[in-house]
Amino acid sequence: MNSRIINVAGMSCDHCKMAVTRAVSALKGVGSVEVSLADNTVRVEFEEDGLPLEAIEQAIESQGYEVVRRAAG
Ligand SMILES: [Cu+2]
Repeated sequence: MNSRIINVAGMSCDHCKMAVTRAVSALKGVGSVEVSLADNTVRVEFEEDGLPLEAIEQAIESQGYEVVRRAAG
């Protein structure tokens, strides 16, 4: 399992938390999804080769939230 922490803007309540969790969990290859409203992050565990990160980001954005992409380094 690979694990990633994604920064997401716009999540404010338990409804947001549930919507994101449900959308990402529905993706094939995803193990666990953990939303932190305090940190504005979504921690996702997924099969290393099974799923591109973009698919996870798209699932979050499809729920109306913004993935905050930061330049590496
Ligand atoms: Cu909400």
